[in-house]
Formats: sequence, C-alpha cells, structure tokens
Amino acid sequence: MSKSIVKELTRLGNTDHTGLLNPIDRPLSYGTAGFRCLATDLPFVVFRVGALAGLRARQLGQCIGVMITASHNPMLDNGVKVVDPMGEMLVEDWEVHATEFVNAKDDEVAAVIEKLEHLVKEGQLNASETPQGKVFCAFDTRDSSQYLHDAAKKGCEFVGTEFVSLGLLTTPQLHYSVRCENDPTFGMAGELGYYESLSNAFNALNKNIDAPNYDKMLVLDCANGVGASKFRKLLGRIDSELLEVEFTNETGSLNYKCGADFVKILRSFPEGLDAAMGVRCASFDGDADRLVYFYRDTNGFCRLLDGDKIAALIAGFIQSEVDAAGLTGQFKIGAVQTAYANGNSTAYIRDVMKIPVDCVPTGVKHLHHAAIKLDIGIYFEANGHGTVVFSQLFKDAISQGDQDNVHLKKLQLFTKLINETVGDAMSDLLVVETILRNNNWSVEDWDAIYEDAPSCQLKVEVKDRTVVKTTWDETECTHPAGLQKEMEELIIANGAGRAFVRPSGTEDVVRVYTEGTCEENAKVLANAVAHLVQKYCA
Ligand code: NG1
Ligand code: ZN
Repeated sequence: MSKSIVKELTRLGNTDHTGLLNPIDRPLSYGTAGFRCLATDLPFVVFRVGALAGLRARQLGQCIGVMITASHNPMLDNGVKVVDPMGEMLVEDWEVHATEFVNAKDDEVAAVIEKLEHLVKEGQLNASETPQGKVFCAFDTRDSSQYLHDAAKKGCEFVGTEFVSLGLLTTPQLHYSVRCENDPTFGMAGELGYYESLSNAFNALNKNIDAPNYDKMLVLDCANGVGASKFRKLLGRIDSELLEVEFTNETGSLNYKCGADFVKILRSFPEGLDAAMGVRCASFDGDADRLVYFYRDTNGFCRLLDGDKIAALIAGFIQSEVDAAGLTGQFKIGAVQTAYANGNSTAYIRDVMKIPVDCVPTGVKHLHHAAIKLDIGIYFEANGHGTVVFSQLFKDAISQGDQDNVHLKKLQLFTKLINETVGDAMSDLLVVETILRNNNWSVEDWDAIYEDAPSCQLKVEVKDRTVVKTTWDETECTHPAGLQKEMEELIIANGAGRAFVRPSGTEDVVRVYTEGTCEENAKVLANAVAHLVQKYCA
C-alpha cells in the first residue's frame, strides 16, 4: 500500500481504523454497488458496514460477506458492499438500514445500532439455538483496500461477531465462498474449492471435442486488477491442450485505459494489447465480475462482443442442449436485460431464438430477481456483468435423469462451470470458451449471429443528478417535465433510433444512451440529448 494513502486515510479516519465518527456532510446512499466514493471518505463507512454485516450475520445465524472494491472505477475510489447468505446482493430493507446507519450523525449511531440489535433478537427468537453467524471479508488490489478491510474488521468485532478475512479475492469469489459456507451442497468455501469446481467442469466439458475452427489461444486484458493473479491460478488447473492464455495488463495502473468498461464504452483496444487480425481477446474489469470479448476485424477495426452477445451465445447453447437432452418445453427458459441492451440483441434472442426477454432496471439485483423466477434464467448487462441461474426443479431433473444421456451430463457440468451467485468474469470466460469449442466456432462465427445496432453512451455532469427521474424500466424520463418530449423530437429529427437518460447509481452523473442508423448518427443524437440534459438540469 502506498504510504501517502495510508497517511491520508489515517488522518480522515481514526488512527485505530475505527473511523466510527462521521466526518462528511453529504448524504451517502447504499446503491447498486453498495457505498462507493473516494477511498479517503470511506473509513467510517466501512467500519459501520462491518458492524451492519456483523448484525445481519447474527440476525440470520449465517455467514454474510463484505466486499471492498470499486470495480471498474479509478484506483483512488473504493467501495463496500454486503453479500447475503445465498451469495446474492443484500436484501432491500437492509439496504435502507445501511443507508440510515452510515448517514447517522455521531450522536445518532447508538440508536441505530440499538434498532438493529432489536432485529437481531427478533431473528434469534425463531431459531432453536442461538445462532452466531460470521462475516467473510475480501478486497481487491486497490492501495486503500487493506486499510479499509481493517476498518470492516473493527466494525464487525465492535458488535461481537466473528470476522474471517479471505484476503485478496475477486468479487465473485467472495459471493461464491459465502454461498458455499451457508450451503455446502453448492461447493467448497474458499479459493481452492472455487478453482477445483470450475476447472473440473471445464476440463470435462471440453475434452475429446474436435473443433478445427476454434483456436485455443486467447489474449486476456486483466485491467491490472485482481483477476490477473486469480485467473493464473485457475488456468493452472486447466488442461493446456484446451486453453492457452496470453496475459496482458496484469500489474499496471488499475483500470487505466484498459479493462472491460474501457473497451465496452470506447469500443477500442485496451492499451498494452496489440491484437493480430482475428485473434480472440477478452477483458476483465478491476474486480473481475465483468467480461467482454473483442477482436481485430479484416479492416483493422475493433469488434466488440459485449454482455448482450455473451447472453445470446449462452442462451443458444442451453436451448440446444435442453432440446438434445429431450427436455424441450418442460422448463421456463428466459433472458433478462436492461434498457442498455442493444436493440438487435433483444430482437435476436426474442424473435430468432424464440426465448422470452424481460427488461428490468439497471443493477444486478433487479436482473437476478427476475431471473430466479425462471427455471433457466440468463441475465446479462450489456457491460459484461451476468450469469445464469437454475431452479431446483431443473437441477433435480438433470441430476435424476438418464446418466448416459450426454446432453444431461453437459447441462449438469454447465451448472458447475457457471457461478450462479453473481456475474463472474473468470467463470463466464470459461463458459464462452466451452461453447465456442462445442459449437466449433471462431470469434467471427460468434460475432456473426447478429449485428449490433450502432449505439453511443455518454455521461453528463450536472448539479444534482437526482432531479432526473424515470419510469421503472428506465426507458422513459418522467422528470424534469418536458425532457422526454424534447428527446423524442430529437429522435424523430435524427431520422431513427432510440434514446434514454437516467441518473447513475454509482457516479455523480446522468447517463445518456442512444441508438442510431450509424455510429456517427448515434453519437450526434447522444450529444444532442446530453445538451438537453444540461439544459433541464441547470
Ligand atoms: P450506474 O452507475 O448506476 O449506471 C453501473 C452500471 C451498472 C452496474 C453498476 C454497478 C452501466 C450503464 N451501469 O451503474 O450496470 O454494473 O455500475 O457496478 O453499465
Ligand atoms: Zn466489477
């Protein structure tokens, strides 16, 4: 850890890491990514979140996770979020408690803790024995992470709950470990169990498959994040006849001009990666929960295969394996997307593959909740964050069916290869590689399943982004009054496309998304909409 950041954190927090006192005067809110801001503002936040997680763990008598990361954001940012027992995002009413706890003035903190202690006691009334609960905590490679981890530990111990440090992990590895700790049928908690389960499934799904169009060579941009060292460990357990990886951006400046977000937004090659034509490349983000693919086409341009294309690839594979296994029509298969999904991906999945598509608000919890209503729920954000979840009904059917049926076997292995708890770049990468080999596809074959509608994404800085309000699915803007109408006029004047705006949940900006007839057209529309946002939010 760099000395200066420790000094700065120590100045703003307390020297003993507690940072119990609230030194900042603006409200913070527990959003889609938990609390996220400059690392120097976080010590007291993380201390309180550590305490909150400890109380949640005791309320349920289970293991709860605390992850310290700011994902694809710059090195000087950090964040903290809580993982619930099944490896999913924190339940909504505890998000409200978290916001209240963190914003409590110094003289209000005791009352908030007392209220949460009351919930703990209520939870324990229903239990046969007094459950203890524990907290698993992990962090990414940011300079501030270890310091903030210590603050979480102090917070958790402050409320008397056992704190277990899992050290440096990817975000999805923490989600996976929490799930395994509470549900050992899912797997073995910890890093080794994770590598074991994924690599066994990958090796079994890929062996003895002759795929002349598939090239086992992959170039990987690790965003200079935690995914670099962790994927090396995972790869060490994978048969080198099946997959070979050239690593780039392993130890440089975190997320700087590289990583999944950079490649997705700019649709260009990350710095430090010079891909030859047709070579399959992939990018993780800083905490390795997002994945995008890309390659250099015959004109030398960067072609992006984002979360939407990964979802379509997975949906096609699962559908054909379900059919081949003789299970057609027996289970509800569906895809879940957000308004950021490319319009042509939605049309392809819904109209060509005939798989129903649901659109929900931005944020993993919304996608996850919609997906678990299905037997096979494939959910992805366009930015490359997503996974597949399976119902118990489906899992029972594939594990109790005829074990000589190779397609049932493949589906079983597939449920082990994908990290059901949350979007996971390392697991998703192995899923994509498996499907490409099984389909005997090159990256161009995969890219050709549909053509993306030209699109553009911008962020607009405004005085107060919360004045922008939208409908539930975020496709229409309801406030400020008049903005939506003028935006629709712009779309018509522009000749085609669609546009929407929404306040970011993780950055102090309003996001603009447009689709148009060509890249330039989408960009012109996006800039015009951005001006509109500035005008209405002035
Ligand atoms: P916000 O900042 O609310 O747009 C971003 C991503 C989300 C999600 C969160 C959590 C986009 C457009 N938004 O949210 O999908 O990944 O960060 O990290 O990609
Ligand atoms: Zn991330």
